Amino acid sequence: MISKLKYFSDNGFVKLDNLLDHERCAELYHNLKNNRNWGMNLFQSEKEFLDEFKDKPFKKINPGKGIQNLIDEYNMDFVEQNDSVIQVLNKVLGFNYEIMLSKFVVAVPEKWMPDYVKKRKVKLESNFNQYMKKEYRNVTYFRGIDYHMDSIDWENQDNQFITMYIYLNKVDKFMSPLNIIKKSHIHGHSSFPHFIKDHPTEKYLEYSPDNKNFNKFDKHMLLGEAGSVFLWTGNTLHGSAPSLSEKENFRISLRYLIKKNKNSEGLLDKIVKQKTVGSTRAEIPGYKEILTK
Ligand SMILES: O=C(O)CCC(=O)C(=O)O
Ligand SMILES: [Fe+2]
Repeated sequence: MISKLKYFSDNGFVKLDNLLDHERCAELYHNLKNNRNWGMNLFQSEKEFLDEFKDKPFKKINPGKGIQNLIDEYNMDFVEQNDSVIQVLNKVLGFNYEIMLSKFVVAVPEKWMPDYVKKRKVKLESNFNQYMKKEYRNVTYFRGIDYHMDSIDWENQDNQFITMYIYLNKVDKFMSPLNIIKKSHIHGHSSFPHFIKDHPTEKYLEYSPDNKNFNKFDKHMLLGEAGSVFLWTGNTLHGSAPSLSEKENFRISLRYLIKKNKNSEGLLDKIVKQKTVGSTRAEIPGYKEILTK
């Protein structure tokens, strides 16, 4: 365990294989798969979408804590009360940590997508929930997401938190795995869109917190069996590519955001020194021209 914690300190993320009962995770996955008829019928029509969002921003379309959240229908003690999980979280965050949010995340296969969504979705930037029928917005749907830090949703709020991401089924490279940028937390929080020069065919990209000094950072794909647990800091860059899986077993994952109690001490104090998230989004004129793809 000590070596895993050292890895987390050095790299801003870690994979923990043997914390959870893999069978319980697989069971939950099968249960979730039977929760609804996963597929194209989850989407609303283009007309419904346009009518709903004509003069309204995309707000409150995702699960919140205790709000339109499928996780509230499940007993998650096998994760949250698991001794090994608690032990790790006590080391990383100290005592009295707080679960800010927990939810299920679904990676949408291409074959589910109505044509109008395919046409609109030229960018990977955000989730899909605005296209889903209201009653299905109790999980978050993704089909790839740009590199971001999870601090993006917490403008001017506590920065000392982690994401705990759990795969509920086996995830291979065709199932929209998360892609983590190793050590990218070292400069702390920076606003979105990030100054990244990606080299899609290489194992690294270049990142600068301020568009001045670019350094190389390694990409690391998160693959794993059902029950794999991943931790990363709120300032660790990560993204995912669209799901390329034709397999029926699309990815459903479990995502927790967990923050440190201000009065506790944990490993995170040494890794994430910046206490408060600053501004999260910036308008950068000419951004597209600056960065090469
Ligand atoms: O699951 C994904 O595709 C992206 C998830 C992600 O970045 C997040 O939930 O913070
Ligand atoms: Fe994220």
